[in-house]
Amino acid sequence: MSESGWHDFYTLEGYIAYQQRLHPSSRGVFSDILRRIGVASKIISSKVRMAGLINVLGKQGVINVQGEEQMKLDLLANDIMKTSLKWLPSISGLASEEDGEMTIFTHTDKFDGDHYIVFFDPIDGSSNIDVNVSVGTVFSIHRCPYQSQTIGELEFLKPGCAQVAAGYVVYGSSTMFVYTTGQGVHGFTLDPEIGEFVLSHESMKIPDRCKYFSANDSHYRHWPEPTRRFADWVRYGEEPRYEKTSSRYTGSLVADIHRNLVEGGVFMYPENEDTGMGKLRLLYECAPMAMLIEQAGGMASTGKERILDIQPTHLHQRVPFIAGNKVEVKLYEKMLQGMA
Ligand code: AHM
Ligand code: MG
Repeated sequence: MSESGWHDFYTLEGYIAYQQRLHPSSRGVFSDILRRIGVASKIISSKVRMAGLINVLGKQGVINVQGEEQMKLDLLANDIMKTSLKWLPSISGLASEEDGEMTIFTHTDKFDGDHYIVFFDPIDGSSNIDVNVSVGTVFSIHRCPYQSQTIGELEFLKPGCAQVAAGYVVYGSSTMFVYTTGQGVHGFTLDPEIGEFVLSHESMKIPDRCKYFSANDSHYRHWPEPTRRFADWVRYGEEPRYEKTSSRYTGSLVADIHRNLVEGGVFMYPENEDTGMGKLRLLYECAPMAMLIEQAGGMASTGKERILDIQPTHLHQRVPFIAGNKVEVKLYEKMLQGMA
């Protein structure tokens, strides 16, 4: 604290540099990627804040690989992320939820440092854009063992436990950048006056209470019986742990996970009995969120398997997803497996 009472602070840039100094052999290559994502997210944030004024609301009239109609802001944010990352010689490939195929780079300049692949969902929760409810960006970084010329889809299909970093940006009442490199979860709030992300939430831990239950309740009738039983148990249960549990669901994964990470709770987008599938994408949404939630002391699972252990079979794979406090995720696993 200075004499004037002003306390010292870390910007995202400064904190990344600080973490990098803890690893003297580091050449800063990986830090550059995080910084670029930070810059891209500031640009996206400014577009989101002005969305009603700059003709980016509404649909683009294009159906993406997920079979969903893309919003204008989906495409703009996708472009911003790709443009921000493609010049880094350390990046061998990118995969976006909005693109059908991955992008593989063949950089002409020689680069003998570590190489990486970045996955991202540029705007998650797009259905909320037009109604001014929080949306977010999700990202995940994997080390890539080969030079860019030789990689193919196989190098993209790695389990979440191989991620070297993951994070999200929530464009909410303020913009926050939350990330982990496997050494805790740290959150930064964008100070619009100085245009910097400033450390506001160091070493985030999910509180051990089930304050919130988050799921799309309109799918209740399509959930398997144990899933319905679990939802009823948490929402109407008479155990002291659930006496004050409230339902909260925005339809933006980033906002729902962020709220529960700060306040304690459980989020789920379970399997639908009719389709036998979940909705959320393993590589762009579930694996990065699972790394963050585990680093914050929680758990993430399909109900049958740890999310971070799943070996992906294709780029846009969807999985059932439950994440939050250990107590609830363990209970759900037991119920689904007929042990509770
Ligand atoms: P998106 O990436 O196309 O925006 O879809 C993902 C979103 C998540 O943010 C959210 O949890 C979920 O879809 C909401 O789906 P639903 O409207 O079925 O509840
Ligand atoms: Mg998404």
